[in-house]
Amino acid sequence: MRTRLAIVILFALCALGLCGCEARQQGAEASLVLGFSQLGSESSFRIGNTRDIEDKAKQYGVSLMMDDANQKQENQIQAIRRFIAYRVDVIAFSPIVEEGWDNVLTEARQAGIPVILVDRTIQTEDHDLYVSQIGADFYQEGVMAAEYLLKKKADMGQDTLNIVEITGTENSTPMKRRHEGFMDTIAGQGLRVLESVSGDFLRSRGAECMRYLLGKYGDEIDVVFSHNDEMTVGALPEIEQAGYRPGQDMVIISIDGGQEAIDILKEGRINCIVECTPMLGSILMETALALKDGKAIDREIHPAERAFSDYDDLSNLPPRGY
Ligand code: GYE
Repeated sequence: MRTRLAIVILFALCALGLCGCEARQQGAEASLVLGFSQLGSESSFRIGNTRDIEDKAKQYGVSLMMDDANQKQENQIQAIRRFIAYRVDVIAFSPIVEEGWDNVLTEARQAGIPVILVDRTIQTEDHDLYVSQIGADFYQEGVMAAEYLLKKKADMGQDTLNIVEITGTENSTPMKRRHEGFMDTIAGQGLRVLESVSGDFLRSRGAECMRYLLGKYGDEIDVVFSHNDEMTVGALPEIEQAGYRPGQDMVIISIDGGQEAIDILKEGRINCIVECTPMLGSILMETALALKDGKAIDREIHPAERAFSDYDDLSNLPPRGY
């Protein structure tokens, strides 16, 4: 009787739009309730990642509570607290920056809810605050970008090249590791980074950064290394307006590999794109379900990735899906 009354009240509240009960209602039949805090919607990578997680949750019968933090760490912390209050089975999130998570993740641990990091990682002294990190090997992405450039430099017959770097969000994992992998690989090879500036992974900021760099270095710039497609696509018109042909007068290197940028690579206005796949939904669902079943899971899971460049025949490349 009390259960029936509770169900009636729950449905009445839902009908009135008074509770975020969509996920909980499905959760009655779903194998698992997963709370996921997405960091924002700044890029085609991010939008593709959100869509993939939503699609795969449906496919795996997982009830998903998705929250968009709109690029703010405090919003992510609040979302995680809400997931704890709802007593979800598993919490997953893409941390916008690496630091500042210990308190909220300790709360999750005290509530007995396991945490999975998706895409980016965190800095913590406490190894047990999360159980697994699913995302790209960003250091390797920086290495692949540099390896392409070393090959290109040899083909261009140049002893030295000047690079400008447009990085992602300050203190985020991809920004730090892509930079490190790139710098370690170009060390001692006659390549010089004139300046690194952060474009926050945004198209508009990519344009602003490029305008600034062109104003300061102009003709000196041989190479633009941009940490994501969004900023690259923002930078290209700036380069053209300044009178240079991207892909010819300047070597353009990007990361992500979304459809829009791949099409530009095929046109010859981008030279190389290192893939960073947002398709992490299946691995996330499988890991969350394995956790619920008490199975062992891997601490780090990296999807396989490759580089696309003007050395490749891309005519048969399947649609990218993001
Ligand atoms: O490269 C960028 C996105 O964290 C790997 O974030 C991700 C990065 C991706 O906004 O486009």
